[in-house]
Amino acid sequence: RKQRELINAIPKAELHVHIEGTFEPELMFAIADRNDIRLKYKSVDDLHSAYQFNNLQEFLDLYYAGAYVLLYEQDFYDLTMAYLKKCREDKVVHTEIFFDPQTHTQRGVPFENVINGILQACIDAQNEWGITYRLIPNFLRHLSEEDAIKSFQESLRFAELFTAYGLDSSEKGHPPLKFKNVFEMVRAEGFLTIAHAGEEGPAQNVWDAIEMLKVSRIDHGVRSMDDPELLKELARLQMPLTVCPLSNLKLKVVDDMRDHPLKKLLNHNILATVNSDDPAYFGGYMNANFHAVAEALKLTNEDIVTLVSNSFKASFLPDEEKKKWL
Ligand code: ES4
Ligand code: ZN
Repeated sequence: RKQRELINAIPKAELHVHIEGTFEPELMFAIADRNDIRLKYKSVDDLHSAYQFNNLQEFLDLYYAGAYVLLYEQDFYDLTMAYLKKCREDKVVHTEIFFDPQTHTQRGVPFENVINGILQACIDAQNEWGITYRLIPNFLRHLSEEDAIKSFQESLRFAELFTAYGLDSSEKGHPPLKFKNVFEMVRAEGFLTIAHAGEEGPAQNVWDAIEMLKVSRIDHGVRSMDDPELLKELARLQMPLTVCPLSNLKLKVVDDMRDHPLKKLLNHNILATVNSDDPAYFGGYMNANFHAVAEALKLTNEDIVTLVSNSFKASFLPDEEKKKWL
């Protein structure tokens, strides 16, 4: 149909993707094999059949187990290049890639293996296909603030590569307040900040991310629907929400895609965008997310164009580069 073609063809930006969440089972087995690491799954199909989650934590347990096989710069290069090929197929012309340094440094993988592999793939994709990128280290909220501070200080050797820092992992029990000090340090060094908030946690976490962490974007934020005052404030601030429809369905943040709040967020004049989050685990990359939500919510072509314009407006591209796509 016409709308499928519009979605597939329109140039778009992705603002919420965890590179460790783009790790497809086939590549995971190949890298495990060459690194002499044994996975606890017999085959690609066996691993794939484990991708059934009742909540965020059940997913995170598998996601961290999968990341365990990534050791060398080449591993991070291959992982990132596989994702960038999907970007080319899906007409993603700009991507802001999250990664979790602590997941790797904690197990003795040098920070430079991680960053050099990811960066070289991004440079190659920019040269070959013109895809632009930003790199955004995230702090793991299940670890201490002290650990986040150490990770931040270690990352500063590569400061010129980063635009912003984020906050991800288990939201329940780890509110924004826990990371107030490290976010202050991050902002004092001149970086922007973003945070996962209002995914599984309450709308109050969205307020706190804005007011205590001074974020420029909220990752997910769908639970803002519980608080009419917050919806008004998000619209007033034009605070972007990086929404991830297939993620929300797979992690049972919504029970049915027809209940997804994306259309309501747009109706409230909120700057919502569509993103893939952890596409290897959640059943699809950018265009699959657009198709799923467009069909379930009967989005109009105008809605699609709005979502795509929002993706550039909410990006960390400079204004002159945004204008090329708006
Ligand atoms: C994540 Cl879906 C999601 N939520 C929070 N943290 C994450 N890390 C990777 N995917
Ligand atoms: Zn996420």
